[in-house]
Amino acid sequence: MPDSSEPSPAIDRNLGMELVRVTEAAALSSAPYMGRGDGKAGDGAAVAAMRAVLGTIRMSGTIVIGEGEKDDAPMLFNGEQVGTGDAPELDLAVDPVEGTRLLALGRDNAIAVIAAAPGGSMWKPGSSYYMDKLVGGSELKGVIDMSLSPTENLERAAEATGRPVEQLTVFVLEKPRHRELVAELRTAGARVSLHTDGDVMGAILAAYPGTGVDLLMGIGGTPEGVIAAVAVKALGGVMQGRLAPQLSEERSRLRSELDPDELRQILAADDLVRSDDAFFAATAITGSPFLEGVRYDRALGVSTESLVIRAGSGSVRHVRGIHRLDARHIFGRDARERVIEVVSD
Ligand code: VTB
Repeated sequence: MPDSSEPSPAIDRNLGMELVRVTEAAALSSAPYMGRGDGKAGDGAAVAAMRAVLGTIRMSGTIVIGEGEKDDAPMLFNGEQVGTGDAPELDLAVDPVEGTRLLALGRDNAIAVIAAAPGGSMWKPGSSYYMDKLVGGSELKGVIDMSLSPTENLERAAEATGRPVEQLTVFVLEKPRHRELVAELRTAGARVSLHTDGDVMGAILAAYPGTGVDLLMGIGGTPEGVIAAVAVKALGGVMQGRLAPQLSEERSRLRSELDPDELRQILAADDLVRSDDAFFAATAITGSPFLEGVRYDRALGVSTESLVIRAGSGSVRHVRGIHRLDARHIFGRDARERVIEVVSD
C-alpha cells in the first residue's frame, strides 16, 4: 500500500502555525458538547469548523486520512481538496475529535488534530482500520522493536533509560483485545496506564520527554497511527506499526488487497510519513495533565492550548490562544450560539 509517487518539494514556512488555527477552531466548536453524552454532535461541529478554516489556508491540500469511516462519524472525505489551491501541495490527515467518547463523557485527552506532509508522502490506510503500535522516546530509538515481545521491549527500555521496569509506564488502550498484553506488562512489573480512548495523545505522551509515560503499546486505529507517526517523528521519538485487523470484513478485504508479507510488515514512522517536512498541530478539547482543555471565562473569553510541531526543524510549541466569544469566523453558527449559551449559564 505505500505510495510510490515522489513527494513534492520542500515547504518554505512553518505550516503548523497556520494549521493550529484549524485545530483551535475544531476544539472551540466541539468543546460545548463536553460531557453531554453526544460525541457525534461534537464531532459534526468540529468537522464543519475544520473544513471552514482549512479553506482559508494557502495550500493545495488533499485529505488522505479523513477518519470517521470505522465509527460511522461525520468526516472530511478522503480525496477532498481543501485550501486556497496555491502551493504547496500537501497530504493532510485529520481527526477533528480524536476521542469522541472522551468528549461525550467529559474525560481527559480528547484533542482536535491535524498532520500535514508534502503531497504523496503519507501512507494510506486503505481498508485497514486497526494497527498495532509501539512508541517510545528518542532514547529508545534502535532499542525497542515490534518483533520482540512486550517483556523484551520493557527490559531493553529499562536498560536504555537506566530505570528498572518497575519505573516504566506504558500507555495502553483499555480494550478486551489487550487483556493478554496488560497481563504480560503487569507480570513484567511495568506500570500500566489504561485509557478507554485516545492513542494519538498516548503516542505523544510516550514520545515527549518528561510526561511520565515511557511507552505506548497495543492496537488502535490505523488513521490515528499515521497521524501519531508525524508527531512522534517530529519529536524525535520511535514508532512502529503493524496492521492488526480486528473486524472480519476488514480482515478479508486486507487479505484480498495485500500479500501475507505486506500484511505482516513492520512499518516505521518513516514509512508512514515519507518526508521530514511534516507538520503536526493538536488542540486540547478536554483537559489533560499535558495540555489544558478549552476553558470559558466571562472576562477573558475562551482559551485553548495547542501543540505545534514541525518535523523539519524539530520545533515544538505550546500555543495558548484566547478567543473572543463572538468570533464568527471561528465558530459555526450553531456552535457559536451554544458557546455563548454555556458561558452565560
Ligand atoms: C482507536 C484509537 C483511538 O478509538 O481507534 C479507538 O486509535 C477505537 O478502538 O484513539 P475500538 O474500535 O476498539 O473502540 C480511539 O481510542 C478514539 O478514536
